[in-house]
Amino acid sequence: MKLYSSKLAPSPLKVLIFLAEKNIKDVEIVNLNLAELEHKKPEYMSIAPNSRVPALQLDDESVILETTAICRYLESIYPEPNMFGETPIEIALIEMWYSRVTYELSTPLAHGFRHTHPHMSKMEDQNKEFGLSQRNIGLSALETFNEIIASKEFITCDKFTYADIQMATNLNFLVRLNRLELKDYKNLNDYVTQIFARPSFSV
Ligand SMILES: N[C@@H](CCC(=O)N[C@@H](CS)C(=O)NCC(=O)O)C(=O)O
Repeated sequence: MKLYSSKLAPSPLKVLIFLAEKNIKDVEIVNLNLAELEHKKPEYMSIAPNSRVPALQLDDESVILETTAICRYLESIYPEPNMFGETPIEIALIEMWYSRVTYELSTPLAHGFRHTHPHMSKMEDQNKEFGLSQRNIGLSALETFNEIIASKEFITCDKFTYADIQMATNLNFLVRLNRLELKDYKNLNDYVTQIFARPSFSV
């Protein structure tokens, strides 16, 4: 298997963490330089027509795009340690927290960044009013999740799961990109710090 990745890009980082947590060794990592638009070249676009990383190419040449789809595939063939839940309630809770983190917290912060940050003006058809209102929703979500995570080590199921990979990695880059300080949200800061201390996060 080959994983098309890129250094410092948050989406492939989630797959690299997932591989490290499961100690999966039979994946060749191919790094693309996004700044040099290697992901827009025809060679790569014949593998990943959406010109995004990550992409997982299997030995039979079939390709899986999308971070979560790739991790779900890897979970099926390397079930241990389990990251998407074993019992019906665990599976539901991990999916629920993954979705809440994605749609309630990460999405408004991502829009807040993409639509207001000067660096994004060439890559995004910016709508500043939309961006500012999304940023405000993101700020309120940060307060909510700061309460939710108080005195919890993991976001759900009392164990490290895929929902923690989503939450910790997204907070780590989206808070900064919105020109905010994670340390202003003490519980989130403690949570992200202890999740990032896991050896798998030093990939
Ligand atoms: N929904 C996709 C998002 C992938 C994505 O946006 N990857 C970024 C890097 S983190 C990328 O390839 N960006 C290149 C571009 O937008 O041109 C996933 O979860 O895999």
